[in-house]
Amino acid sequence: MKSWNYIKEHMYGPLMDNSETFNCFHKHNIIAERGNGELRKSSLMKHLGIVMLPVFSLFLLYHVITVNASDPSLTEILNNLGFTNLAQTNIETFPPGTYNITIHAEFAQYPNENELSHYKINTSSFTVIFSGPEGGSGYIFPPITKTFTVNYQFGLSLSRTFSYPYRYYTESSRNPDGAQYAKVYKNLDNPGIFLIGFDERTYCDETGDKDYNDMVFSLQLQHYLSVISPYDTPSGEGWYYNGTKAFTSLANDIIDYGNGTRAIFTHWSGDASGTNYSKSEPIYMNQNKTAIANWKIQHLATFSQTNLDSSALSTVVTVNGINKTFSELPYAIWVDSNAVISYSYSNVSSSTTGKRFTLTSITGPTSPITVTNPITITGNYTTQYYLTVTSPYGSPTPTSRWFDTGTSLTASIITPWAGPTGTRYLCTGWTGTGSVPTSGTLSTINFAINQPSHITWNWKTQYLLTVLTDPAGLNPQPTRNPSGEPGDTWWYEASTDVTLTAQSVINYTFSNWDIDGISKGSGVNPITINMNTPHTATAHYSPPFSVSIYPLSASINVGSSVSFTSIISGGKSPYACQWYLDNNPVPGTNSTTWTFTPTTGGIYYVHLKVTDAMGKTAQSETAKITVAIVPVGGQSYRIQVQTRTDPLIPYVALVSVLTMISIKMRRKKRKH
Ligand SMILES: [Ca+2]
Ligand SMILES: [Ca+2]
Repeated sequence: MKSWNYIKEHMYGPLMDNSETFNCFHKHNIIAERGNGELRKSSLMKHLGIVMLPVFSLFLLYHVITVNASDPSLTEILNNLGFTNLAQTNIETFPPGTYNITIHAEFAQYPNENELSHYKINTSSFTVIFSGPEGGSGYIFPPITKTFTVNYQFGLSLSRTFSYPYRYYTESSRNPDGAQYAKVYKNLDNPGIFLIGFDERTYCDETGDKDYNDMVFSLQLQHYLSVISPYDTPSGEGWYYNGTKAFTSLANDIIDYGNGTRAIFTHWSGDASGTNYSKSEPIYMNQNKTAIANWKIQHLATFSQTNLDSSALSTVVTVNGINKTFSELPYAIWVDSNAVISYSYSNVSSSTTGKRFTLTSITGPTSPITVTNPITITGNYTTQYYLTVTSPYGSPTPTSRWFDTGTSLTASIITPWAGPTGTRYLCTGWTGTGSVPTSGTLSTINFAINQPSHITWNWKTQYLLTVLTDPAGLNPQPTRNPSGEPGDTWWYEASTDVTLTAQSVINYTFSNWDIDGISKGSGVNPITINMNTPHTATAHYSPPFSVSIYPLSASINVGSSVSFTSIISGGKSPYACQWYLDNNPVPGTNSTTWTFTPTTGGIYYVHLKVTDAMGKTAQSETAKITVAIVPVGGQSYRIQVQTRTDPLIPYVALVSVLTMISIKMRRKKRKH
């Protein structure tokens, strides 16, 4: 059997258990059955062959080639498959890589036995890609694709090892006859694709018919694109045909953890480039490549405030030079991790006049901040209100200024307040707005401020009425109506009419009032003064009416004279004078002086009587004159005149001392 089988196989092909057994002769004259249910010509020819074996045995030595005219050529097959822009190459081996290999057609006589392998060059270590039964007869639809990866330069080999054994290589030099058994085309439309047509054994001399259409397949080198991203789920990782362009992408460019920290896509790197998260720049896949999505971490920095309200007007916080007002708070910004931000909170004005907000503290890290975590910074404010204090006089406590809301205040003012000479001011109380009670009559007020407030201190003006007598200190002093205040003083409210009445003073005669040096008219009493300014009123009195003469004693001789002079004090001029000698008026002596020339010796008494304009009279002391008779013979007596001792000097001195004592006593009384 073995020898028969060997011969039979050698002569007719492999022994098979079906009608696909062929011999070298037959196979050139048959058309392989490719459909099911058709009468297979091969079966008929097998029987014919057996019968005709002796007759045609010599024929076996000849190779009559009968090409099946219905089989498409390799070019037609490729064109039919859509590969039209092709260039044949002399490539025989292929570089390491991962390949897709797709079998498209088997226009072979032994499609069920053609086996395709790859092998490392210079070895006979074959790895089967498509086994014989795989594929089909003619076009294979759908085509069958497989993937293999080799890390060495390799070739492809078409083989059949059982009957009609053969093995052909893409490397022509390894083929039995050194001929080409595989045509390798480049797809000019897609350089990553090789299109290969292999020929199988046709003839008993182990050669083929070189139609290269017994197994037609494409070979596509692939490269793997790895995509690395620490966040999000990147797309685009996978296999790509050599020479194609790949893209990688992210679903999101922001991954927010919701805890104040987020990741932000920045750019592609590695074998990718670009800043568009949703599509990188094209990646040319001529080798395995890696795309890296780069991200940065950001933290949320939040700026807020306490105690401001919607009346807040001006900038609250400035963050990296950007001003933010109340309505823009809280202000949250994303800050790159480890970036530095700076901020400052400001005192804040208010749309309400007399209200403002003062920064009292900041909660959170101080500026500048290197941000490594989510941070919150809060400016804490206190509301302040302005207290306006208005007073035309005095020294109020407090003066106008800002106060924290809720501050308890005691406002006060010193009263009376001295003005210009003779002028003073008395506080009559206050009027208030805001937190200050509407009005009051004291010079002190307690309140707590919780809104813009105003306190006005109210005053009345008083003028001093100074009342004097002339001579000073006469008793009783003039009366006044109404009386001044307080108590026994002469302060009067402005515009008060005051009636002054000069009183009768013993020995003195009222003369007139003057106000500020201007007489109100002789004898006018009482007078009324309108206190529109400080005034000084003086009641003038005439002093006691008296007259003195000089000398009060003298001794003369008859024939000599004594000249009397007089001093009139008080009364009211004009004066009428009358000299008396021994109590008898001397006719014609109506002057203030009189020269007495006695004609006889003796003792004489002289005085002067004066009547003033008011009819009052005053009489001088009496002078005593001794007159001697001159003896015969002409002896003379020396006249001795007494040295005058003026009685007015001690009198005036005494009155002055008494007046001063009186004034001092009155002042002491006032102070008490
Ligand atoms: Ca097959
Ligand atoms: Ca062939």
